[in-house]
Amino acid sequence: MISEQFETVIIETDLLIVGGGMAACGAAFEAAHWAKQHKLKVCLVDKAAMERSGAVAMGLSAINLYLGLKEGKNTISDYINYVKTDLMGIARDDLVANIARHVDSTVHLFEKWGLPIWKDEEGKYVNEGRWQIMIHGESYKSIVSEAAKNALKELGEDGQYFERVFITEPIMNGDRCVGAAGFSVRENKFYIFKAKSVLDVMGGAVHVFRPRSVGEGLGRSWYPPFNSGAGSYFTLKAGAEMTCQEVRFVPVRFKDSYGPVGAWFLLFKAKATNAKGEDYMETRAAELEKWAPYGTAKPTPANLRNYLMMLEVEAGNGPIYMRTDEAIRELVANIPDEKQAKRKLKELESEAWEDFLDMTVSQALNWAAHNIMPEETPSEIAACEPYFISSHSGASGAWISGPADLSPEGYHWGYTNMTTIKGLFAAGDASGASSHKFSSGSFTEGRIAAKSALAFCADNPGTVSFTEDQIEALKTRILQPLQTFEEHKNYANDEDVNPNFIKPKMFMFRLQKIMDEYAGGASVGFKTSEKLMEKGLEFLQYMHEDSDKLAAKDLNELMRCWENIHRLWQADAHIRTMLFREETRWPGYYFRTDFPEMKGDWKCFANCRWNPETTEWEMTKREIKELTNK
Ligand code: SFD
Ligand code: AMP
Repeated sequence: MISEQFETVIIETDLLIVGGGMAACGAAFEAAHWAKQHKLKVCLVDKAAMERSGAVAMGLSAINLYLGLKEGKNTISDYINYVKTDLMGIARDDLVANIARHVDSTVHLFEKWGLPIWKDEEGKYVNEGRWQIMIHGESYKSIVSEAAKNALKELGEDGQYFERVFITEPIMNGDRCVGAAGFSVRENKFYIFKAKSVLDVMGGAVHVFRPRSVGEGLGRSWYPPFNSGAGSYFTLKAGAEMTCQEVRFVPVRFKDSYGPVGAWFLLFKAKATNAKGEDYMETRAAELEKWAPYGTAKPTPANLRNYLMMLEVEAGNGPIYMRTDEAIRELVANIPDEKQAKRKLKELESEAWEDFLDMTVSQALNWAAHNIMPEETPSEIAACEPYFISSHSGASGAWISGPADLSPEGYHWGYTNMTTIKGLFAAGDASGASSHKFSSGSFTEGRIAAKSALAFCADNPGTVSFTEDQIEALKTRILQPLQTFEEHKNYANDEDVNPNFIKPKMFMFRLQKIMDEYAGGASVGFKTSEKLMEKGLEFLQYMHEDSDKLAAKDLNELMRCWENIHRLWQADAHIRTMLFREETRWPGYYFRTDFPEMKGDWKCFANCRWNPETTEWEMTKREIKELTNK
């Protein structure tokens, strides 16, 4: 038996942080402070190396959430309005407010730790847009993770972190989450983490849908392909209620290399046009009225900006261009002095390149490879494949408890950021309905959640236990793909074609094809309907059955097998919730051809839960409520 070749390592802790990204780093940093006071243990587990793991791996060129509360720049209620409007009325005010009131202090910490933030002549942060500030952020994740690791190290034996350990499953004791199981992706070690509380910060999900980049370009995506749905799988599998599983995010990005557009729209004030040079945000403005009050608000919600662009593409008016050349020309046009104008031009050119070199290096390579000089040549932009991420302009994640002082009735059940499962907390991309938290807000939410999860540990000091049988069953099941491969590998001489098993890559392709064609992917113009989704769900059921036959030839493929099981569960929750919501609320993200309009009675959350006892899915509507203390 393969499992006999794996050592079982059992780690006991009080707080277990699963994930090593922005929210996890915030959690570790904050937890270290409170753990010291209460003499509690903290342990963090990341599938990768924290220095460059998660969405900020490559770095970023802006911090997209900074309110400037002390400077009097914005108020918390301004931010709530912005977020809620951008999400077409669907957001948890209490969660958004809780992050917003603490986020500025997080940004100040980043600066203290050495993150270079752009400053103007008066020493003030340079804003990209109203909420976004510019950074020289190539080393953003290294800086933040170093602070998190140092904080854990200060706890001595009570602070631990594991890298390159992939978490597959939550471990339950009745209705309480008491740990997690996983394996090393480098050595034959099977891990069991026992904990009094568990914080799920394993990010969002990429490659659930067939990506635009296929073949030679496979692996290129806007969000990191290594965020593969563990965040939502973990809470779903524990039986937690989930929210906004239908609210995918379809970002518009520079075509093929996925360079973000924010700096161009907000900092450089560029326009996007169709091939004829028409600004579709102006020529198609009338369409926005159909989606009032959100469509007529400013700024136009992200999904509607997408939608107007998609209408252009459908009308055959592509390619769509970001007019980088015109924007740069405009920015130097009013400088009368020729020398100064030249200097400014050079400055803008270098800012344009740095934007991508800081966070999406391949976009800079793409420009170089295609002889594109942004000051001379416009660049194509396009709507990407859908992503599951609640920290940007999507909203999917766990339904969590809000803070006692702000949350209306029904939104608060004890510990802030706890899911509906006892002892299981979520933050960042793993918690839902609090969009636009971005890197700084995710770190902040991690801090909030860790503090609360440690309070749970202090209030529940009894040791948690589970049986040897439970551990052995998990070990056998988690390592099964290695066993399956070993048993059947000699049947055929091509590993990818074997009637006894399916390799993870093929499994992923199959999932992506189903999602693309039946659940409104890029190749069908993001459109779907009841009949299509029912068919898609039928196919997903076969995939669940086939997942027992996944096979892995090594540890890396074992990780790939589990990543794709995680993606499959995310896919399932997504289709079911789109099907449940009988309206179109986010055209530009997805469009239901059978219910093409937004409806008043659907101004609510669409929540779902996989019930571990019955193995059935339960769908619920939840009311949108405002803050108790404004
Ligand atoms: O330009 C397991 N983001 C931006 N945020 C900003 O503030 N400014 C920007 O400029 C942003 N832009 C941007 C952004 C992201 C990307 C990829 C690009 C551009 C190209 C968004 C933020 O990055 C994002 O909001 C936060 O990072 C979210 O934080 P968090 O913690 O929820 O997710 P994470 O950082 O990706 O971390 C996930 C961690 O989980 C680990 N993990 N560990 C163990 N077992 C498993 N099974 C696991 N599965 C995953 C990961 O390794 C990682 O450590 S712009 O587009 O707007
Ligand atoms: P992006 O690069 O698209 O991820 O955007 C970065 C930030 O800028 C996010 O906060 C977006 O919501 C915001 N943003 C991007 N484009 C626009 C736009 N055209 N109008 C208003 N906000 C935008």
